[in-house]
Amino acid sequence: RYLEIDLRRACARDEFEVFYQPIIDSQSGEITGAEALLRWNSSERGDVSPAEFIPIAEELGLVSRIGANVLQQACRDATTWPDHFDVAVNVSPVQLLDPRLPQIVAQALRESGLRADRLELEITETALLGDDEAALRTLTSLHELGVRISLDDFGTGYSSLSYLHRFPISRIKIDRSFICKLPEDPGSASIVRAIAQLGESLDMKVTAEGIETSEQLSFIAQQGCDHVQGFLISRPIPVADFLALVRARI
Ligand code: G
Ligand code: G
Ligand code: MN
Ligand code: NA
Repeated sequence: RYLEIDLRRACARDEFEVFYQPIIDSQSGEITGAEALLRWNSSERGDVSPAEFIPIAEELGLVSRIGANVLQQACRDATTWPDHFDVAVNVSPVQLLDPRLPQIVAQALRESGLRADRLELEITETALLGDDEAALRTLTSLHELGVRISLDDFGTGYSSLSYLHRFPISRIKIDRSFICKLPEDPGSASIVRAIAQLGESLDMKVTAEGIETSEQLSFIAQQGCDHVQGFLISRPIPVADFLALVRARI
C-alpha cells in the first residue's frame, strides 16, 4: 500500500543503490564492462524490484530524478574500473522523452570525467513507438555526445525493424526469453541465429542476456553474439564485489 509515499521518501533519503552485472566477451570470456541495475532496499518493504517501482516513478514524475542519480553514480563508479570497460545504464521510455536527458547525460560525464564512449544507454523498442520525432532528436543529441545506444529486450516489443536504421543504435540485446530454452528449443535457436545475423549485417554488436548454463554460452558463442551476460557469469552485485571479481579474474 502507498508505494508512492515510500518511493518519495526513498528519493529524499536516497535509499537506492546501483548494482552491476558483469558482461563478458563471448569469445575470450573476458569481462568488458557491466550493466548498472538499480536496487531499492526500503526500510519498510525490504528489496523492491525496479520492475515494480520504475513504472510508479514514471507516473509520479520521479523517474528523471532517479535516473539522473543512476547515471551519475554509474559514471563515477566506471571511472574506478579498467579504462577499456563500458558501463550500460537503462533509460526508461519516459526518461527518453524528457528533453533534458542529453544535458543530464553530458553533466554526468563531465562531473565524473568518464569518456563518453564508455557509456551505453539501454532503451527499449517501446520507447521508440509514440512520439518518434522527439525520440529521434534526443537519440541524435546523445549520439553526438559520443555515447552509444543499445536496444534492450530485443524481440519482445512491437518493433518495426525500420527503427534499426532510422535511429543511431549500435547494439542489440537479445531478450532472455529467447535464451532460456536454448539450446534444445529449435524455435528459440532460429530466432537467436536470425538476430545475430541481423546485427552483423547492420553492423551492430549483439549481446545475449540471461545466460544461465554453459550449454547456452557455447551455443551463443557459436552464433556470433559478441557479448553475453547472465547468472552463469554473475548476478548483479555491488560495485565493490564487481571490482573484486575483476581483480580475481585478471
Ligand atoms: O535487475 P532486475 O531484474 O531487478 O531489473 C528489473 C527491470 O528493471 C529490468 O527491466 C531493468 O531493465 C529495469 N531497471 C533496472 N535498473 C534500472 C534503472 O536504473 N532504470 C530503469 N529505467 N530501469 C531499470
Ligand atoms: O530488462 P533488462 O534486460 O534490463 O533486465 C535485466 C534484468 O534481468 C535484471 O533484473 C537482472 O537481474 C535480470 N537477469 C540478468 N541475468 C539473468 C539471468 O541469467 N537469468 C534471469 N532469470 N534473470 C537475469
Ligand atoms: Mn537492460
Ligand atoms: Na532485457
